[in-house]
Amino acid sequence: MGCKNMIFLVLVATLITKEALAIQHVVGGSQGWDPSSDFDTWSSGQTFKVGDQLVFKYSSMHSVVELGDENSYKKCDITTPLNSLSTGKDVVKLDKPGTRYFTCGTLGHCSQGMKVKINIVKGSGSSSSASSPSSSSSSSSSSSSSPTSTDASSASQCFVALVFIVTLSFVTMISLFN
Ligand SMILES: [Cu+2]
Repeated sequence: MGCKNMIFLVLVATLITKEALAIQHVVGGSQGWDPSSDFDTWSSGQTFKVGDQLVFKYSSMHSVVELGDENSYKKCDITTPLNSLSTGKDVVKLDKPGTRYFTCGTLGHCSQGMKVKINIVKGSGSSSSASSPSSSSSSSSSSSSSPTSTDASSASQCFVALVFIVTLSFVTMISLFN
């Protein structure tokens, strides 16, 4: 029982760690979502991975409009936006690989350079193979052996499972930093 609790705790800790490592990119850096920011320079210095988030911080004279394609982005055509945001502190989750285009909805701001193109790459740590070794039925082996040896073998099984899970979470953490 103590073994199962321990494994559960380690798994929960791994999930929390992974969630905490999802990076938030504040668009434009310290200047934020503002015409004075150089968004091309900012975005070229970032790596956007699946699971990361964009944060748009701006004053009430701006907004965030997501565009559907490169052509609209180049022409600053905001007539058919995918999405519009205006809270002043918008969080956009990057849920899949690909390119996304954002600009400001205020007239003239796009052509003044208030737009950004985000290339999202596949995070290497997104292998969602939940292979939990739930082989608790293996303890019902041949009862010919003495009770003490059965305890010892289940204890070593517990240890092996723990080592396996710790290694797995370690590998996951390392792959998140790649
Ligand atoms: Cu604007």
